[in-house]
Amino acid sequence: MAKGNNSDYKKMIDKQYKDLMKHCQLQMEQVEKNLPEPKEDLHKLLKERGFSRRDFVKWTSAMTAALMLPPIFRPMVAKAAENFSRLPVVWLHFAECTGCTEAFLRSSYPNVDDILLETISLEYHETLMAASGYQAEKNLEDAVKTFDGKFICVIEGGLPRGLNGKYLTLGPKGKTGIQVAKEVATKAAAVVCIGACSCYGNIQAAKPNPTDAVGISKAIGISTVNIAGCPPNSVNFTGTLLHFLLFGSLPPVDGLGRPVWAYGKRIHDYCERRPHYDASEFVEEWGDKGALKGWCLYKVGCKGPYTYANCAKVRFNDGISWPIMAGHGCIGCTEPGFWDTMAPLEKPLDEKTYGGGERTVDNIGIALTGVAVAGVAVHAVASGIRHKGDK
Ligand code: FSX
Ligand code: SF4
Ligand code: F3S
Repeated sequence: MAKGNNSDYKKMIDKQYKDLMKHCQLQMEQVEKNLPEPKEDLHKLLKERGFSRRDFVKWTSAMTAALMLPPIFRPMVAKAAENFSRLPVVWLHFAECTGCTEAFLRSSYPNVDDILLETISLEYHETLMAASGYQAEKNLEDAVKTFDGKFICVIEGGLPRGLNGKYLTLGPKGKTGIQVAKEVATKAAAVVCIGACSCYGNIQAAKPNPTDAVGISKAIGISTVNIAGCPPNSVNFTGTLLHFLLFGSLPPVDGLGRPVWAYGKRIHDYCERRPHYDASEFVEEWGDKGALKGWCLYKVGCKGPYTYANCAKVRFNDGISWPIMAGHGCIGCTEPGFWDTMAPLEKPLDEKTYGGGERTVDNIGIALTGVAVAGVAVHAVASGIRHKGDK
């Protein structure tokens, strides 16, 4: 590129970031004006848990980079985190194992993201609140009324459509999950699906799917942002909410509703065992010499080449480990229908169906990438933001 072009390009990028920063500052002012006072002092909480200011700065830098923002946005990310507990959240549970909530709550090594989640202003959460029966139903109605159009509706679990939705009824009035989802989600500022169940149906929807379970978007016809995974990573959830606080909108998503910043690349692209894949060094069976040496798990069923997620980068339990590091292949838990499409989980996919075989894995990955990228543009427009009045 000619020198002149380079400096024009730099000027254009600088201007775009400047505009984005201005938008971000205005948005934070709106947050501070329109949303309730923070319920928690994040810095006090972090100090109590043994995190220093330095740890917080380190975390904000990592989160800024993860959200694909330049370092000048770090103070804004810190400000958004401090305002995290202003965001009213209504958390619904449908057909699932509650493992997503458990995964976030029971981390043995909580990181800043887990602590941030503790500060969330939960107006309604069936697993965590003391109320039940009529009182719980009233709490939900009150929360939706008080924060109409301002709250984030977080949904765990899919919705069975069989028997007119009656495989899943809730509360003293016996409302179906579909009814509750429609009543609450349509009043929310945004709907965020946590876990593969609410995203795509997951285990409930696995063949033969007797209850006709599906994800939220399919069940009630709304756009959702999908934090896929079974369970998903808390970092991907907090990052998505921080993006909402920073810009007043949810992040761009791929063709499957997953935020691109977190699900834009394959497990295979970041995997630490990748050099062994490239050198054709494979674990052939559990416990063999290759397993001891940490070689590639493709031949014992790793589905990393077909799976989009950042597990290798963000890991779990404060970055301690992740499935492939622990010695088992990825089972593709961020992909729709993985119990069926990725089975058998400990064998490579059928070569005839998928054109598999270790030497063609990259071609499949490229084909899938093409599909995901094509979806990004469509979904970026129809992102999961549900403004009051949007139907
Ligand atoms: Fe599903 Fe979450 Fe897997 Fe379980 O609630 S994503 S079965 S970990 O718990 O929804
Ligand atoms: Fe890693 Fe699996 Fe790819 Fe091997 S096949 S490099 S273990 S993601
Ligand atoms: Fe799931 Fe594979 Fe990550 S199984 S947790 S997407 S490594």
